[in-house]
Amino acid sequence: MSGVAGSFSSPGYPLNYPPNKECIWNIRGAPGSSIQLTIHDFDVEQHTSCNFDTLEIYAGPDFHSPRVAQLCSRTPSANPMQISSTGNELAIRFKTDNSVSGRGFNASWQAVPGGCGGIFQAPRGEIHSPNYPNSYRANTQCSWIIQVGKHHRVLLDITDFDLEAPDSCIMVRGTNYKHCYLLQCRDNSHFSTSSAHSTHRAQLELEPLLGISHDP
Ligand SMILES: [Ca+2]
Repeated sequence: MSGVAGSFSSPGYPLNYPPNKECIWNIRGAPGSSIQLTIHDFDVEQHTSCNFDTLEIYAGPDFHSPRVAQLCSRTPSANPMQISSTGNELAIRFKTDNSVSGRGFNASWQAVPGGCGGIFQAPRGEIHSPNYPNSYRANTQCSWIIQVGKHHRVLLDITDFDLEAPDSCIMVRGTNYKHCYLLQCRDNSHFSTSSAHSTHRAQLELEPLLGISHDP
């Protein structure tokens, strides 16, 4: 699928999806855009590691790209999920095993200007800087809004981090923006995992910080 918007669903939706099926979709927006995916209804056999039936979303042209979400749950239709890509392509795979099925899902997507950031609303997922795991480009500015269910909190785990200091930083803000703080700002060396808690909504920004001076 390519263009500015579209929609797709599991086979037979809203009737139960068939067993032993593998479906693949590729989405491509205009260069320089990113893809905002909304899953309006989702009802897929649940498993803690999604070993049975699963919808996987990769931010890139194929399944070697970083995986941004792996979903398998029975979510009420009043609670749509939203996944934002980094870059203008998504590869999506829906796989089912030989028993127990569900309604499946229906989803729509939209290409939005700007190569990164957007709304992320799902029980878990991953976000990546543009071009990851290769270097990001100069003058990159991304902003993600991560939202989980009410009475849940966002746990942000940073598993790989390599920014040039002091030009670039990641900032996390909670719901009321009073908890704005600098999460990490490091030299160009890797460091171990870091994590941050927030309320059920967090805004994550990757941006050049201007006006900060440092000793030569
Ligand atoms: Ca199944």
